[in-house]
Amino acid sequence: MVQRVWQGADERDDAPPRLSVRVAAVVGLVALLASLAAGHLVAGFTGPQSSPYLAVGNSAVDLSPAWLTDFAKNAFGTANKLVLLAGMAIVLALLALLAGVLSRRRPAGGIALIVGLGVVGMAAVLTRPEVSPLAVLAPLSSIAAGALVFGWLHRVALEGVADSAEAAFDTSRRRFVVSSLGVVAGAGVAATVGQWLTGPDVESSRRAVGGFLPLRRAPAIPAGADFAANGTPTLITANRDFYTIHTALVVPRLRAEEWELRLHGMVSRPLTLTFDQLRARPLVERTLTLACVSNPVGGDLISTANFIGVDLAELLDDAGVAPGAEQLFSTSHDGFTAGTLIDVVRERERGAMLAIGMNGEPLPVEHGFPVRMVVPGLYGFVSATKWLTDLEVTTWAEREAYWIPRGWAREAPVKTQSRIDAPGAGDTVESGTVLVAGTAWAPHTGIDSVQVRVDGGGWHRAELATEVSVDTWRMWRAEVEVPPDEHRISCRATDRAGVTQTGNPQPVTPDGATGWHTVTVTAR
Ligand SMILES: Nc1nc2c(c(=O)[nH]1)N[C@H]1C(S)=C(S)[C@@H](COP(=O)(O)O)O[C@H]1N2
Ligand SMILES: [Mo]
Repeated sequence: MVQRVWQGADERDDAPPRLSVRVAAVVGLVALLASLAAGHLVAGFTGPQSSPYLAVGNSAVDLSPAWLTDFAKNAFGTANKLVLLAGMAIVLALLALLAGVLSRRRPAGGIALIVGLGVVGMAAVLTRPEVSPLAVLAPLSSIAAGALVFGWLHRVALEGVADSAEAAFDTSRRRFVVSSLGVVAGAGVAATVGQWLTGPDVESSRRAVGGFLPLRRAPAIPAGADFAANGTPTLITANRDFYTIHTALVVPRLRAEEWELRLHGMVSRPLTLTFDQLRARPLVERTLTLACVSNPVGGDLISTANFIGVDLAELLDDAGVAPGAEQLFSTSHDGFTAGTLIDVVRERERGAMLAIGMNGEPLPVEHGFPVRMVVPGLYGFVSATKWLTDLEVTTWAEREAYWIPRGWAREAPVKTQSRIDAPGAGDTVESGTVLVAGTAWAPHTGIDSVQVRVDGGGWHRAELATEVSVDTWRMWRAEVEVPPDEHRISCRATDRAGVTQTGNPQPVTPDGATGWHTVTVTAR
């Protein structure tokens, strides 16, 4: 009976030996684990970008059509990366099972499939930006480990089938089980060591960066700058609550000690800055609101922090920008790029900066440690490059930033918007006077007024919170009268340029959503 499971129920005595589906599947799966772990271990030496599994995931992100990325962001939020990695794991496991089952007699088919997967991984690794030539060693190790383990386990398993005597069969089966478990344990150790090696110790580098002095502090936040007691966010967003958007699957882990920035292109004095040289320049602190172009009407991909850093316009003046320059093309360590209108970055009163601190501490790793760009008034995708390593002054024709061929705009000032924070959509409220509170923003232009209306009624002016600056969001609140029934409450903002938000809804692509945020509540 035991032998049937091992050997396959339909096996005839004189037929060539053949593995049961179950054993063949185990061979495939264990070989896959060995392959992934070997690649990850070697990537510990050659850099996280060279781990085939992560490289395939990163390439999947980069190759995804815009609608798919948008869908994933909406459906899974910040967990979308984990969903992708888990999905890949399932697909890989199914292919490994297939590799096993294809090879019940001879290992060739399964080995070919495993090698094929490795080749896909190698293609992904080699097309990642910022990989060293040595990176190819990681997928090569994957392929070698996968093929060797597959061939070897297959042989061990077949010996079990060939051993017909009951006692010998037991020994062979034990050998197969022990071999498989051994490989799995080895893979676990290899993957863990690889994981440990890939990451330099960023936290110690953040601690070494420490505080920032001397520093021109941002003005203190005045009392009454938010209506948090009525349901709006606080004016400053705590670092752990600050929204996070990036294409990188694994957040780049750079140490300030090794970091360097190259500023080159259409400049008369190209320069390279170390972190210490950068922070030796005069440090300023600015309270700035950062917004994502993918923020839907009513969404929360917007936050505010005290950014600490150096003035970018001054740095560019030191480098001497040549006439004819059109964009500042910034590149992240992970290959992400953004192009910012050079005239905007160079405006003295704009306040564009290379930020090294956020709310009093060194930049958090997921917000770009050690250095990122921030430009007041522009959406993040055209201005806020994290893990910044390269700045090139160039033309639009010369360079195309990450999101441009994916259907997003080249110039993208943040659109004037407003949002109702309380009451929430679907809430039940007491009829009568209801306090509505929310947030409005027109970064670098400033909010002039906010209006609220119930159903199709007239617009009522809301009370505005104390202004911090035109570069930050502005909270508001208003009392409205609601008789018992279901009601739709809407808001709209007018900015200092005199522009009132349009009620005409537009999607987030290509340059930011428009429309009035409306919540439906029931008054009883
Ligand atoms: N390296 C890198 N920087 C990046 C991005 C990215 O994908 N990679 N995304 C940009 C976008 S679209 C936005 S909205 C902001 C978000 O910054 P945050 O995550 O600190 O909120 O970062 C910008 N900088
Ligand atoms: Mo964004």
